[in-house]
Amino acid sequence: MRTAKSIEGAPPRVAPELLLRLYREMLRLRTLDERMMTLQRQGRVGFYGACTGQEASTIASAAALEPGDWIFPALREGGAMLLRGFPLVPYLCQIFGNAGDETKGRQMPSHMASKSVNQVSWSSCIGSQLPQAVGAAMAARIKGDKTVVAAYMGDGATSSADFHVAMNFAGVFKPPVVFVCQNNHWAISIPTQKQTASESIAVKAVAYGFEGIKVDGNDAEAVYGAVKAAVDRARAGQGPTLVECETYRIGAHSSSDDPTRYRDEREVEIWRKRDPIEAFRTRLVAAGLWTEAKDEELREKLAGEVNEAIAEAEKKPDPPRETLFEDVYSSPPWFLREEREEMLAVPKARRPGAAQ
Ligand SMILES: Cc1ncc(C[n+]2csc(CCOP(=O)(O)OP(=O)(O)O)c2C)c(N)n1
Ligand SMILES: [Mg+2]
Repeated sequence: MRTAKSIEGAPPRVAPELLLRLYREMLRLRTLDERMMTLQRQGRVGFYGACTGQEASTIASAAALEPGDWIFPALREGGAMLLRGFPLVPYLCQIFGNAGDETKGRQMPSHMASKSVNQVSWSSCIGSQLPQAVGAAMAARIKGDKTVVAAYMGDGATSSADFHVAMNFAGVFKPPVVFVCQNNHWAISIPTQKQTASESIAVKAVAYGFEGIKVDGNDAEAVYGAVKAAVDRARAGQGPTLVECETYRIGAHSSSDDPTRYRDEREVEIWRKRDPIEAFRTRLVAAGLWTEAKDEELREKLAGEVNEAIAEAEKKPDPPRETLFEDVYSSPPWFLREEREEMLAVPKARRPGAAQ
């Protein structure tokens, strides 16, 4: 078991263009999350789970993957899709669940997915994506292609039966899977010390027969380095790795949660001082790769970009009602055809404020 962290003051080991790309994407995600939480409070979206405080873990880990690799996400990895080229407007349409949504309004916000960027839809049941990811990695190995699968989870998911199933199978059969655990210290109201008696989450990999590595999850460079090494090993046929990114959930679990009921605000303050975006900016400025003036310009640009995309996405109407009956049967049974006809015979109710 190793622990990884960038050495303070040491020059970056990752190419400057990549570092700047990671920084921009992290800041875009922060900007987006802030806006979406506001929209949720305004009643414009139903639910939202922000990634605030965890941007380095999400973005830098996903950046270590090749475009053909697959992501099996949990709640906080939606931003990986944007990093991998999914456009912002349809991404937002998924959050609104409207006609611009590729998944036809069938998923919760923060459960975004698209085949175009190899990101699988999350089924919400904690840990359920892990055996699925291992299965996909096995399929890649059997087919003999070079695809790697990233299996994301929170600390809470490590208590699920599916975690054991996935880790054990991966240890025995060694498919090309990289488990990335975002240990953000909380599983809604349950702190990590009530989740496990192990000294870390990474150490659990040892019992399954493969390597675990704990990384400072607020250090984008360290996350990238650790996950890249794990991805390279997986692609070279050397089997799985568990990477634990130690980070912190600065905000609420989701828009439905009030953390002041169970969490000491002083703890949050400590982690605010370890903000991954602030730390990254300081490091980039110190390395001569970034300036405060450029930073201000970027923040303004991102705010504009996000606001424009929201305005465009919000204009779209609801998904057509008849899509409710699509995509399950190639030839729908008579009772569904009948239900569809009955529904279409009823005039559509107008949602207050909805576009016509
Ligand atoms: C099987 C199951 N049990 C309970 C829940 C309710 N639930 C939703 S999120 C969550 C906590 C998840 O914590 P963690 O895995 O640490 O991820 P985080 O939300 O912190 O990113 C729980 C218990 C669920 N979705 N599925
Ligand atoms: Mg958690």
